[in-house]
Amino acid sequence: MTSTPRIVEVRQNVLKRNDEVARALRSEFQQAGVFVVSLVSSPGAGKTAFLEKTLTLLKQQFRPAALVGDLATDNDAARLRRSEAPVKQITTGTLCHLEAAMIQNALEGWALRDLDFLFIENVGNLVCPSSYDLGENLRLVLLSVTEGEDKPLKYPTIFNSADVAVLTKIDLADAVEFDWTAAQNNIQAARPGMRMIPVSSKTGEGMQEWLQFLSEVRGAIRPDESSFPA
Ligand SMILES: Nc1nc2c(ncn2[C@@H]2O[C@H](COP(=O)(O)OP(=O)(O)OP(=O)(O)O)[C@@H](O)[C@H]2O)c(=O)[nH]1
Ligand SMILES: [Mg+2]
Repeated sequence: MTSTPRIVEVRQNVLKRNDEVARALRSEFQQAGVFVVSLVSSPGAGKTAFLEKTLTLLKQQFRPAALVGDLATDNDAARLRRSEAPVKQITTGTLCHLEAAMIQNALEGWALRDLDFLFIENVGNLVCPSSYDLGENLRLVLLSVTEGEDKPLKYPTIFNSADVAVLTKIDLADAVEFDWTAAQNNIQAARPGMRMIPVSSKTGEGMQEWLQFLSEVRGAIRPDESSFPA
């Protein structure tokens, strides 16, 4: 008989099982030489727009693919397929995050060795996805200029569990009087030293800095290919 409340026990088991699958995935990705990037953010922060642009640019020189999680529709997959990269939708039903086992299932039938990059767009949510390792090499948290500079303080775990903060929709920054200093301070309060990359998927501003960064971090794993098309 344990004194741990039942609900806590179930949650711990779910997370433990997820970590095991994520560990297996990470080792598969490494063996296949595919670099995996996941994206988390609030709904509508611009994940799909940013990913479509990224896939389109990468496609000129690399073999990228994407998995995209959504509660109910496959709209995002349809948008991402415009890049002509392989894309699969994962429909989660009532679940507000992706789990490692869903990634494993979705990858069935794909030859990982034929890919250089795999992107995983998580369900739009600033709470649930933070606890679930998906076996990724790099986790991006997107913060759009339109959602308020205080989000890193209100949802610190999602910022703390990510590697890089991508500031999106910067073409709208002036219109919403975005406070760059406050945003920067709040991100650094949630995750000291966190790298921030400002982008606009609409104008393309910041995309080269993002691709350059991606090249550098991937180069640390596969030093053979490290330049991106302009
Ligand atoms: N002005 C501007 N609008 C953008 C930009 N990026 C995305 N949007 C718009 O913001 C809205 C939401 O963008 P999505 O890419 O669907 O956001 P998302 O994070 O994928 O949304 P969910 O998957 O529903 O969580 C759309 O109307 C986009 O056109 C940008 O850089 N600038
Ligand atoms: Mg989306």
